[in-house]
Amino acid sequence: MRCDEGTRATSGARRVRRLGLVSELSCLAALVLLTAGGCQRGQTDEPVGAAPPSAIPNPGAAQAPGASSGAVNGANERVSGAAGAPSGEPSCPGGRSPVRGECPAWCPEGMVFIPATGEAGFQMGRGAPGSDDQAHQVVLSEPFCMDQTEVTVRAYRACVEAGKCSEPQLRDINANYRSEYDRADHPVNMVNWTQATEYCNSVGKHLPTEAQWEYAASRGDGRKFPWGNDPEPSCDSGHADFTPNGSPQTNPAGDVGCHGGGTSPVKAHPNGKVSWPAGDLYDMGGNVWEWTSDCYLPYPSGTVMDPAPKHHPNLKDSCYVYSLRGGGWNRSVTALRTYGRAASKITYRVPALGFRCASRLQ
Ligand SMILES: [Ca+2]
Repeated sequence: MRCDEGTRATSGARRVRRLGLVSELSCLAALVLLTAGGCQRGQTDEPVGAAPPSAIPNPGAAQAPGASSGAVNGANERVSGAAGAPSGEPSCPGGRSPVRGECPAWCPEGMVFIPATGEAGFQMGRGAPGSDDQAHQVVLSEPFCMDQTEVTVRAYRACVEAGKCSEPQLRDINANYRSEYDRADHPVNMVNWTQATEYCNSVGKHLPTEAQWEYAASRGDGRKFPWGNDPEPSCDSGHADFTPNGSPQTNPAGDVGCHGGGTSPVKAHPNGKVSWPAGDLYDMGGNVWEWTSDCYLPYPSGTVMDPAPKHHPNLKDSCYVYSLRGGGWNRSVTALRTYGRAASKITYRVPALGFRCASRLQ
């Protein structure tokens, strides 16, 4: 395998997807399934601060509990515990008005309400039967909230300063957290799966499941890109930060991407947003790849209800390779597809990999 160019996600049976999330300092085959070989691990993938597999927290249930399906903006949802205020009307979070004496469930500021799929579900994956990404139906029975943007350096720094998160890896020219950079509005990168999970947990959220991510990115209507099937993006179209022709085989880091290498501030490509009735999600295609809570495993067949993260069958109560979604600044247009899968070792910390969080309704 080449270390500087990942295998594009395909629908071929049993083909392994690998994505090279390259850095200047190292040859990083960031998408490494357990059987993949050929690349040397570089400095940026050192498992600094990473818990051993046996101690990896499982994000657990990713579905919103206790809320009925089909509501938009949470307007028809209810939460308990807020009713019974002295005035007889509850004091609702977010300044929302009570409905029939109860507070509507809601999504926190900076998150978008994603409704349940309905009984029909949506098609996840595009592959042939038996392939890793075989097409199958997924039903998400509960609505949930999704971050509008990738988690920024500003947000992550607040977590570090509060003593709840550990610093990202800094040993790369494209490490956005470095103190000499003014990149507070860029996505935090160079964080491994454990760090991403710890951040989400610190703010009462969790990493999205692959199903939640794909549904949120596609609205479940089969669109190719978050913004629709058309147009094909270019660097001038304002849809995504990516590398139109893919990473070059030499000197792949630092001088690729739509803006000369590295990330863009979140929301810098507004034409690429996916719009839901409750709001817009940005950079679901490109900028940084995004960790999910799912172990990278072949998709099941048939219809699946509320898929939850699973452990790897060969790793007791754990997983070593997690699914990534959405493509990044150093990948081609192929990686921007809503249904594309990639995978990375739990310890990787690379410049084109970040995350966003999901949460239950609140
Ligand atoms: Ca992204």
